[in-house]
Amino acid sequence: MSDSETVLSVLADGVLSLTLNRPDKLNSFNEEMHLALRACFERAHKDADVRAVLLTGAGRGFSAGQDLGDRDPRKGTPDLGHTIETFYNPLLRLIRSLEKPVVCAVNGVAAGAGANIAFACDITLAARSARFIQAFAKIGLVPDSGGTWSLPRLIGEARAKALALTAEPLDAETAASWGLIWRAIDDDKLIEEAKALSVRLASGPTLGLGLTKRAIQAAATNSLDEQLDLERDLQREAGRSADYAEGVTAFLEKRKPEFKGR
Ligand code: T3D
Repeated sequence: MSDSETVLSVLADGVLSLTLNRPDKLNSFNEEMHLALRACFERAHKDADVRAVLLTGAGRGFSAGQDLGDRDPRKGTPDLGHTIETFYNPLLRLIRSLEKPVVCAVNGVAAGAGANIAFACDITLAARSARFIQAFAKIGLVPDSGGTWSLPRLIGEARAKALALTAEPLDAETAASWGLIWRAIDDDKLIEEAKALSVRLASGPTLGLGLTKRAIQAAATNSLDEQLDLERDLQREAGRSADYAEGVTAFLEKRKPEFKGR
C-alpha cells in the first residue's frame, strides 16, 4: 500500500496496481491524490520489480477530474496554469515516458482530466457502462491532461472538436469503435481481464515493450526517415537484450520463454 489512502498501491506478479480511492467524490483529484499518484509512477520508473502498471478507480467511477470542491470561485480565483504545471502535466509526462506498459481499467465515469489520463495510458479497457466526458466545456475550461493532443490524434479533428465543445458523454463501445480505447468489457469481467492482461505484459520482454512504446510515441512528431532510423537504433538495443536471446532460444528449443525485462 502507498502512504496515502487516496491511491491504493499493490505490487504483485510484476504489476503495480494503482486504485484511485476517493469514491465518494468519484475519485476526483485533490492535491493529496495527485502527490500519491505521482509517487507511485515515480516508483514505477525506478523499481525494476515493477514491469507493468494497472490503473483503475474505486467505487462506481474512474475519475471525475479535478475536485471542484477545491476550486470554489467565491473564495478567490485560482491560477489554473500553476495547478496544471504542478500536478497534471508532470503526471502525464510520467505516464508517457514510463518505458513499461501502463494498462488502464476504466471502471465507470471518466470526466475531465480523468478521461484524458485514461487516454494517455498504453492500453485502456473500459467497463461497458463507463462514459467518457470532456467536462471542461461545461465549466468554461479547455481540455487538459493532454486531451487536445491525444483526442485529434486518436479520433481526428471532427470528433475531437465535437466531444470537447459539447461535453457529450461517449459510451465505452463507441470509444472502442472510434479507437480511443482498446476494448469495452462486460462490467463484471473488467478487473479480471485488466489484471490478466497486465500480468501477461509484466511477464513479457518488458525492455522491448518499453522501446516499442517509445518508438510508437515518437512517430507522432518524426518523419518516416527519422522513424526508420529510430527503429534501427532501438532494434539494435533490443537485439542485445537478454530477453531477445531468451525469446529466440526458447523458440528454437520449442519451450515457453522466461523473460526478465533485461
Ligand atoms: O483546476 C485545475 O487545477 C485545472 C484542471 C482541471 C482538470 C479537470 O478535470 S476540470 C473538469 C472537472 N470535472 C468536472 O467538471 C466533472 C464534474 N462532475 C460531473 O459532471 C458529474 O459528477 C459526473 C458526470 C462526472 C458524474 O455524474 P453522476 O450523476 O454520475 O454523479 P454525481 O452525483 O454528479 O457525483 C457523485 C458525487 O461525486 C457527488 O457528491 P455528493 O453530492 O454525493 O456529495 C458529486 O458532487 C461528487 N463529484 C463528482 N465530480 C466531482 C465531485 N466532487 C468534486 N469534484 C468533482 N469533479
